[in-house]
Amino acid sequence: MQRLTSGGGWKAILYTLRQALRVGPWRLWRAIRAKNACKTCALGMGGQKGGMRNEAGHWPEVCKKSLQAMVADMQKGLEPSFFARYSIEQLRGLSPRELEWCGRISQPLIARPGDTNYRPIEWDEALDQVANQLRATSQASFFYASGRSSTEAGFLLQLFARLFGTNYVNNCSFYCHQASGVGLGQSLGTSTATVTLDDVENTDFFMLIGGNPASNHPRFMRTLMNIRRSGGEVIVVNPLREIGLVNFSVPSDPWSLLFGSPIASLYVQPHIGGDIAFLMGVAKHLIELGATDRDFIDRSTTSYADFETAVRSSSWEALETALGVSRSMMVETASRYARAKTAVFGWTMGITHHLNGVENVRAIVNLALMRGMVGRPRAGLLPIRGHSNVQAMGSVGVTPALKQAILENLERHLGVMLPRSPGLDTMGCMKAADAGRMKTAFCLGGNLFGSNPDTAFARRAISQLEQVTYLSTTLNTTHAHGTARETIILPVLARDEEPQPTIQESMFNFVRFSDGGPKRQPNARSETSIITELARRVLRERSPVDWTRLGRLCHVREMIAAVVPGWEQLARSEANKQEFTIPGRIFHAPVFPTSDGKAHFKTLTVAARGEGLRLMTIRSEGQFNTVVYEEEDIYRGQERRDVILMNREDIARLGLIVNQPITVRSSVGVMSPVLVREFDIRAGNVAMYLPEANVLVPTDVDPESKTPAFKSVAVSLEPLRRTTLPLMNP
Ligand SMILES: Nc1nc2c(c(=O)[nH]1)N[C@H]1C(S)=C(S)[C@@H](COP(=O)(O)OP(=O)(O)OC[C@H]3O[C@@H](n4cnc5c(=O)[nH]c(N)nc54)[C@H](O)[C@@H]3O)O[C@H]1N2
Ligand SMILES: Nc1nc2c(c(=O)[nH]1)N[C@H]1C(S)=C(S)[C@@H](COP(=O)(O)OP(=O)(O)OC[C@H]3O[C@@H](n4cnc5c(=O)[nH]c(N)nc54)[C@H](O)[C@@H]3O)O[C@H]1N2
Ligand SMILES: [Mo]
Repeated sequence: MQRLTSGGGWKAILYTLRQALRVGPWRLWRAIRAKNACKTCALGMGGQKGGMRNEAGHWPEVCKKSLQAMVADMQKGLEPSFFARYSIEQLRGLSPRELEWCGRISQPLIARPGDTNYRPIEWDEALDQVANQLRATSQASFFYASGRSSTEAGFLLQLFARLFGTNYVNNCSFYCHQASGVGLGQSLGTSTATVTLDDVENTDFFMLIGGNPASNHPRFMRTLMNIRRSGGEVIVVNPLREIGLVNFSVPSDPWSLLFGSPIASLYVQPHIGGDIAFLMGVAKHLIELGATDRDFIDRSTTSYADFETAVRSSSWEALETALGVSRSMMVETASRYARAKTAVFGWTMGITHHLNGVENVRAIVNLALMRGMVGRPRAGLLPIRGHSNVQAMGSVGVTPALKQAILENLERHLGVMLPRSPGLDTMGCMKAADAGRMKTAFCLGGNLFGSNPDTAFARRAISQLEQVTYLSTTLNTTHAHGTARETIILPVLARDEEPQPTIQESMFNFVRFSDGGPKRQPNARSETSIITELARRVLRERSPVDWTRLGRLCHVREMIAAVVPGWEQLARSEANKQEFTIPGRIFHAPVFPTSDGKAHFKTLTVAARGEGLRLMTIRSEGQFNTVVYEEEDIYRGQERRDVILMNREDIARLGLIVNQPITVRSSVGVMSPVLVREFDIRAGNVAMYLPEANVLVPTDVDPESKTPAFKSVAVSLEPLRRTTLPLMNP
């Protein structure tokens, strides 16, 4: 397969045209132009400004991801005979890509104990079945939400769960950005981005650490290009050289499309998990240069002295060993940072998917605080979120314990006491299921099986449940492998098919309204109507809320406005769908919502790097999480997914050759055969694709964020045979 020299560009445009032909250009054009928030990443696009526009009104902001998601939702419905023809065992033989392209789920389905196939079931019976099970197992039920559902659905889900009597409520962020929320909370008293899109567009210096927006947030590449064009720095910190972060052709910019745009002004390739060492090294040289902002530090922060002592006393040699990169890179980064008038730090899963994810986040905050780069315009911190509405899930309480203010407001509003227990995170619920302490699970979207580490564990844990219910748009591996004694699948409408408007929150804390649109699946229902109907059946007369009334989503927004601090504006937005930035989230002055109003430095130590190879599990350009749209990863030049990306030195040192099939082992699993591929990744580190590589990822979590170390798995390799497999597309 051909190696690209630039990300984006004509490939993206050609892809768009191909997809348009698949479902009809006019239909697709209408769908992407509709006033709905984009369904893919949390950058935020569309809403009332119209499809393909960001909050600054830029147009057109179209990306492959949104098209893939749209085209998948525009697929035909699965034929009623599909599940009679294919048994669950046969579905298990399908790849994530094959499952996605089977078609939209078009009717409620059930597999009862002993069934070999899913069978159609009427809505009424399905809902009764779920309601009866929940009533019978109240203290042993958990509720999981992914981040693509509407804010209203998320709020209703957690409201139902609390009134039902449990805090076993969580969302996919425990496997995603939880460490960002926890780390920002500890350092600054906030849990989301401190900057607006405009701040980022106009900053002098952007550090992109542990993320690959060229694939995963393509429209963010325009912002990075603009920073470079106006003479700013983009420092990339990533063990793997991502071509799209070196050069990217922004499709909506004619010059960039033709000639490509440089992105990284400096590309640092640390070891997996070398980030704290890097950030400490940059801090060390900043101190040597005398480039810290003493005034800001004295007035607006605490705990700086201990932090500085730790930084000064760490040796360059120790930092270099942990980092795998020479001192000169840390020195160079510090010098450029010292010259910048404003700076924004953005990060993604390369930072959070570690057993010390929260410490990683705090190390980034430390570096920003040293120069007073939080709490002023054009400077600050940006967790680059994943799912398009995952941030709202946290905001409106789809979390184990509710924030104290929401809890008190909700109790006052409803006139009832709600559960006060700490609840359980996602892994906590899975472990409880594995131990036989959970009986029922209810999943609002997502792929509970496929997103979990340790595939054998995930399968076993879900199979111990008496009942699992999935509210889904399309088939994924959880419907095939994540089956319980009884499994129910309820088909839902996508965001742009909702009969009523819904709201979404972007990673810039911007709340958008989506209009919804015509149903593409006649027998699918809106997520909110399923939850309200279920709540009515389960809670019956003892419910303090009128669930039929909450079926009108304006009343749900009314309640959110009344109980969630910062969302009061929703009550005023109803009439004209006025979109807004949540107040109290953006920090343009150095006063923080901590108990003392100050930001807190955190003293960190650099851990020694273990022996052996470290594996990161990553996304390809052709997938969205566990949903695989295409086998190819065009940016990394891979035409198939069963590969391991390795440094040339490691391949030689282990006596392997390119395209040789090998076995990859970890403490929990084995994958074989996997093909060796040479890649520009720091020696000692290897990369494979999720969700397949979850077979190898242990269930250990960061004690503070409860997030697994998806990016740091100890693995060993052994040759299967010393031949190479033929390439599919030589
Ligand atoms: N096309 C597409 N878009 C997506 C998604 C998708 O699956 N496909 N998923 C969405 C979701 S939910 C999320 S959370 C985001 C994910 O977006 P990203 O976080 O960008 O995605 P990942 O592929 O998990 O990998 C992140 C990057 O981290 C680097 N990395 C790995 N380990 C380390 C480390 O120890 N240190 C550093 N500095 N870097 C490291 C990898 O080389 C890789 O480039 O994307 C969202 N958007
Ligand atoms: N090894 C490894 N594992 C990982 C990661 C990793 O980097 N490495 N990343 C982790 C991360 S960052 C995340 S966020 C999780 C993702 O975990 P999840 O959010 O649980 O999984 P997704 O793959 O995003 O879920 C996709 C499914 O959502 C359903 N869906 C799509 N649209 C809608 C909708 O509008 N409504 C409803 N109800 N359903 C819909 C479809 O059925 C689709 O198959 O995975 C985590 N797992
Ligand atoms: Mo994510």
